[in-house]
Amino acid sequence: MLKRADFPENFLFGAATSAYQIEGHAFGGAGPTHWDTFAAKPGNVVNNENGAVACDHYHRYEQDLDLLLGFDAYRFSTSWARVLPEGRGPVNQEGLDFYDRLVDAVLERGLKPFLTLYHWELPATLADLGGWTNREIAGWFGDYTDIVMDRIGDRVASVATINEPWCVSYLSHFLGHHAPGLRDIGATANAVHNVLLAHGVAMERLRARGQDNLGIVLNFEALRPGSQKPEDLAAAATYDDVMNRLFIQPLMTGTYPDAIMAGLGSHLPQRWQDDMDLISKPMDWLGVNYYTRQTIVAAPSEPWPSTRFITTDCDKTQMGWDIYPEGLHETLTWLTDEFTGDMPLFVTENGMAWDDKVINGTVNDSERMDYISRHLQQIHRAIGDGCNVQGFFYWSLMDNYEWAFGYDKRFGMIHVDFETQKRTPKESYHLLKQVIRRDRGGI
Ligand code: GCO
Repeated sequence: MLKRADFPENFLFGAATSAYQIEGHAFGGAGPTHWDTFAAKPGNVVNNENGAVACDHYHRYEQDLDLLLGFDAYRFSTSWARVLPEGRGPVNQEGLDFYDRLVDAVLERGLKPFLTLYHWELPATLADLGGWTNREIAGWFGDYTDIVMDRIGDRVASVATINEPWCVSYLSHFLGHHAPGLRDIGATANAVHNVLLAHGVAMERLRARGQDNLGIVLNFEALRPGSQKPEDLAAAATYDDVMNRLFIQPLMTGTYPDAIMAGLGSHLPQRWQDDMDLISKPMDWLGVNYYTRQTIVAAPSEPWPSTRFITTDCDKTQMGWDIYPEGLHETLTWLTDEFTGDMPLFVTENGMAWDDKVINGTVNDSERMDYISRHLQQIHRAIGDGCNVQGFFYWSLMDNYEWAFGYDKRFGMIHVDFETQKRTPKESYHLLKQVIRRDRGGI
């Protein structure tokens, strides 16, 4: 197993969470989010679960952060609905007070605070105004950015505007799997463009404030064609545009991929081209979320993008996702070669869900230990191949609200008993602590 000494001198080892998934949104004056609305509709979320209590991190954040002693950084998000319960207008000072305390607690433990401004905590009132399909959201997001940065901007080490724009737009407005649960190509095109515009506006506000270390977090999947038939090769190329290039290409070049123009082009807002200069302003770093690989075949009878996944005999996680560590190397080297060059990359999420059980006070998650070890190997390999990867954040610090899957899927390196809120470090946690030790590290 690799150890800290095998990675560059200032390489950061951390863990990641997000506000709605862990805090307990019923506490502290937070307003409702579109996830509360979505979860209340039968069939959207397992057991109609929501983030009202979650991991009660709002009250337990100090004990939770103690578990990160020895790590280098903590990736968290601030909830838009906690700070601005109506999305605009009146500020919930209790919410800002919480994030003020949280950032200080992170710093007190020698951790670098990596802030994500939006990890899907859209205020329900803004969702009622069209949410990401309403172009005005870019200005609303810019105002929220200024309010948060006024309070904690002086102490955060890095700022990501948005987590996974692909999930915010395509997964949520085209596939309908996440809030607001739409299946509408026009809404999708507008959400795609407006989330990029919101990023651009927020970056402008952040630059104006003199804030540095600014980036965004994108999710990527490795992929392969289901066969060498021309139609499957073409389907894989289409899916690569839809999944992997949809956001990195406009952010880095100001253009949309060909398959996106073919499928969404006629639905994009009028004069969308006028926004691309703002959208593609330089960033300081890119967050890369990687979990799995898909195998793609053509689906000619289905509407655009006319692709579908086929299942493989690959080892899978509790989510049913292929375990394919080499895909992380493929993703990092592709991004470096085609888009980012020597721009710093952070693996801002990588982890696996497993049906973890506490037995005699221990969680023996050998599958997760193997997953972490193999993905760290691929990061190490990518660095050796010239990728400027500067950190790894395990997803997630603790078991939490896995969106439409509710609390069934356990990604954490810390087990959470959601009845008692008892935290139990899993064996993978102890392993990672061993890897990152500064004295000798590794095993
Ligand atoms: C994401 C989100 C996380 C998820 C994790 C597992 O990447 O989808 O950032 O909130 O919980 O990825 O699906």
